[in-house]
Amino acid sequence: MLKILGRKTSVNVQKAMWTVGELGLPHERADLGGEFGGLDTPEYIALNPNRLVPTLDDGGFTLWESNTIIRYLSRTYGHGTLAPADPHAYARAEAWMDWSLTSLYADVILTCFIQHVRVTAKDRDVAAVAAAAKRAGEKLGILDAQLASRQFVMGGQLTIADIAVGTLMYRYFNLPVARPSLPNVEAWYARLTQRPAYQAHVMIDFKPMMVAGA
Ligand SMILES: N[C@@H](CCC(=O)N[C@@H](CS)C(=O)NCC(=O)O)C(=O)O
Repeated sequence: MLKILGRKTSVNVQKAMWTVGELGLPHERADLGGEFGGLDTPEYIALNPNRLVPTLDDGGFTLWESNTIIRYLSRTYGHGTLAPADPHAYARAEAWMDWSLTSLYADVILTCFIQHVRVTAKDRDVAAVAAAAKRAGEKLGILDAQLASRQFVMGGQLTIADIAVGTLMYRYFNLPVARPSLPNVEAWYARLTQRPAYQAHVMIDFKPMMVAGA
């Protein structure tokens, strides 16, 4: 049975779980990381020397890095659906995946999210949050243009490109940060929120994760 190791509140675990959910794969998930700990044991370090979640175990084949996990799952179990069959389309989906890491992740997750959830209001670096939200909004303008003529990032159906970028969007749209008008991104996000697998694995309220005074 396919296993995902990692707490369901981790955005990177959510990416893997959303993929598993879209593919309808039988699976188990084990709570590790965060308040559950378990990342510093020799057994876990042997699977994931980064001591981070998620880790995938597919019948003894183990893998770390969430984008790599969703690439593997989609190519193995979702060829022609989550993984575009055309090599050019697949490469372009990968570009959006890498773009999500290089252009959005640091600003949306490491700054906007962490500053609102892990830092008290008193200690929050408001200027850093504002700058990060501004950069993220500008970058999302690129996605807004891509989505002007498409239902999903690559076209008419959901792919790993939507999963890599879309997982970050629940936090982006639910944090109290300034956002520019992004009509196509907003419509796409609204479509994602209608998907049962997105609801189950990504739309997880993060208020319980907030430190006292956040
Ligand atoms: N690049 C890695 C990042 C993984 C990562 O930063 N995971 C965080 C949770 S989102 C983590 O394991 N934090 C420690 C913890 O949860 O205890 C990936 O995409 O898988």
